[in-house]
Amino acid sequence: MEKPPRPILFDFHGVSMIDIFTSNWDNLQNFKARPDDILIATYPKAGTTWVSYILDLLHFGQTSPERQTSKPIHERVPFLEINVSPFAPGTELADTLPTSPRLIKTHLPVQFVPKSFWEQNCRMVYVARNAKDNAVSFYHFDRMNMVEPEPGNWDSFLKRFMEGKSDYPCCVLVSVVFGSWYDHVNGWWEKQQIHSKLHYMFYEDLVEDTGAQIDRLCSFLGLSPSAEEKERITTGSQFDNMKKDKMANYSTVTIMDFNISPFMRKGKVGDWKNHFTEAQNQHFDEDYKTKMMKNPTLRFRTEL
Ligand code: PPS
Repeated sequence: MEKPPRPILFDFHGVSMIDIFTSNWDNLQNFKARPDDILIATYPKAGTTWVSYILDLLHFGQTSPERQTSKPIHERVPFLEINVSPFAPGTELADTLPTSPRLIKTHLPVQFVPKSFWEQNCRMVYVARNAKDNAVSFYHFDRMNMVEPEPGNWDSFLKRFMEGKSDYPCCVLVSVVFGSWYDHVNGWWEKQQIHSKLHYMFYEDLVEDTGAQIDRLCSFLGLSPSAEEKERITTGSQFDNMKKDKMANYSTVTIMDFNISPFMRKGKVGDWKNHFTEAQNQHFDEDYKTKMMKNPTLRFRTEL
């Protein structure tokens, strides 16, 4: 059977987007957040699913354990801006979530977050991942996810990730979906300095010491799980366990082709070394310095 065509990127208020993330824009911008909503925000492939899984267990692991075995993570934590026919848009799924608090996922750059989240002073957790591993993960994701743009080869994908330009002559001024990684991580970082209910965390710290990061999340969220409960969540959310869990590994999602690449791929810090050539790495590092100059306190680790 012939595969449907991949979507085309376009410029949307200065950010590269595809139709499934902009076609429900008015409903998205008018979304009514509640004061106890928790927004989990990331650039794509930075650890959204991992943190969603942890927060879901922290909030509901004890009170409704059946959730974890019967509902896929994308239903427990809806993706706010997504709108893929014939499925209900993310805004509708979030509106009808029966839980309190509601856990809601977004990849929106900070300037696109619906204003009610700020008005309601909602808690937000932002997860950032180093650019090199983030780019590699994104490349493999675009290979296997049929509703993402065709990534091309690794070299052309990396160029678009870095430069914000396309190799395709028909569409200049585009990069990858949700635009520049550099703008995304910086924009949320700057917001964190003025919004006290925004917890900014790093994928690398989570890999290094999941328990310590869960402790920090708990103090941000005002939760105090027992030592046994915390241990259960720390162990349950390790990569190998989540990879086996059908309700967390996206194996129920038909738009993804696991024969090309699994969703839970490697879960490592430093996998970029298996992808970057020396020349790509040197060019990337030089370019990185200029793009990341404005927030010298925002530092990423590319190895542990
Ligand atoms: S998405 O599609 O944007 O929501 O993807 P996201 O969940 O943000 O990122 C997917 C990457 O996170 C890795 N992952 C984990 N790593 C370590 N431990 C755990 N538990 C874990 N869960 C998810 C996942 O494997 C993807 O990274 P890569 O490098 O591709 O393996």
